[in-house]
Amino acid sequence: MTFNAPLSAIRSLLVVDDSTVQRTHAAAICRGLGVGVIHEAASGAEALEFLSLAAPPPDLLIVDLEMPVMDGVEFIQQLHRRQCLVPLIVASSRELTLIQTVESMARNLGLPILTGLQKPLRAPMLQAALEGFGQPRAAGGGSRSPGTGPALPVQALVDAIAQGGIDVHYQPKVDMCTGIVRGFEALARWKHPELGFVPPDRFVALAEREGLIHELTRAVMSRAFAQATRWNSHGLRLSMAVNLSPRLLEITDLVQELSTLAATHRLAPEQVILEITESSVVDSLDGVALGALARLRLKGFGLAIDDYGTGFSSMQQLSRIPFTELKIDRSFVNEASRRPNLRVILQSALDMARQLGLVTVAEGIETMEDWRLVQACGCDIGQGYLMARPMPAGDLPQWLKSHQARLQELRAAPSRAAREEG
Ligand code: G
Ligand code: MN
Repeated sequence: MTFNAPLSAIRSLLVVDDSTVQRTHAAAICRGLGVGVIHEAASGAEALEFLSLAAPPPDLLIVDLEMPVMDGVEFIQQLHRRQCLVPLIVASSRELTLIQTVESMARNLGLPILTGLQKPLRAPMLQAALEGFGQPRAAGGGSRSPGTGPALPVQALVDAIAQGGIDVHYQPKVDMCTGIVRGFEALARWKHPELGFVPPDRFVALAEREGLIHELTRAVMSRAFAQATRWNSHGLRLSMAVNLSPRLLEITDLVQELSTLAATHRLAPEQVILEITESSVVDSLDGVALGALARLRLKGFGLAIDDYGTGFSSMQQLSRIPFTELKIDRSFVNEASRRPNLRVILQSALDMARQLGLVTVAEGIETMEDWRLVQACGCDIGQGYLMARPMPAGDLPQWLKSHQARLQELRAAPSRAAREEG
């Protein structure tokens, strides 16, 4: 079965809960939603026995956490040991952080866990849990580790860079008070005629390994700068953000090169934001790199900490570098509405950034719920699929037009917008 399916597509499920009242309640909801056969087990042991005999296995398990003898955690570990890969929902009346810890554990064990739910269960919660299961979420909320796959031929990348085969797509960054576009992030895209679409983390990693990152970045930057100049000529003064590999900070004439490139395109360095990932700040900022960052800032370039929250930088490290912007990683933003703890981290990162005088950007805003939450936390700028996916330059005029129609919906409550504007 697929998990996009409504609950009624589930033929049979098993509710594992020691409380008769709770089991009956869960079963009644599922029956109401059209599930055909509902089995019940009053303990982990009973459930494991049922699963070892059931053919075919049920389509779904709903598992309580607090049970005498074998608790829900141990039950899930048993499922893993037996490689029982029946889709799973954890339901408990205990605190959300505890439920979510178990959820992460199950996911890390490779079990197909849909979600963790806090009791009392209700029909819409269950329905949403199943509908939301388009693709299983990666452990830890994001998957940006250099993906594995067939080895990429280096020569193909060399050719793509040389022959203009690396495209640049643009994703808008919008003002969180008004929804108005403030700038774009330029993102490299590579579609190889035979290999198809190669994910950026793969070819960027290859470029870094093979000493091609300078060429690659130069290709992306000159396109992005040319694009920003084109917008300027239409009266749109928008910032242009480009990702900068920390390796490049070691190049002696990087500062000169970027300044010259900006000047060639008649672009003020103030319009350009260079994004450096938080993890690289921690790993590799020696004196040379720090010097390069300081000089880029002296020239007027904006400097952003990218993917903040995924590295382990200390406030001391961050305060030593002349950053102008903090981009909070999407793993915090996506999950914040579901996880109160993440919301606390999000809020304190925003507060810290504000006190350091940094512009704050939330990455990965995917839903209106994300947008409202981040807005309420007082973030300056938002970026994410809710507004737009990264798109080719040619799609921008159309997108800008359709975005205009959404400004009303995105706008903050009048009091805040007025305060910010006044
Ligand atoms: O590391 P950095 O923040 O530069 O990564 C940007 C990447 O994140 C891009 O490849 C882009 O496609 C992706 N991205 C942008 N917005 C969203 C979003 O709302 N959700 C998700 N899952 N990915 C996004
Ligand atoms: Mn980035």
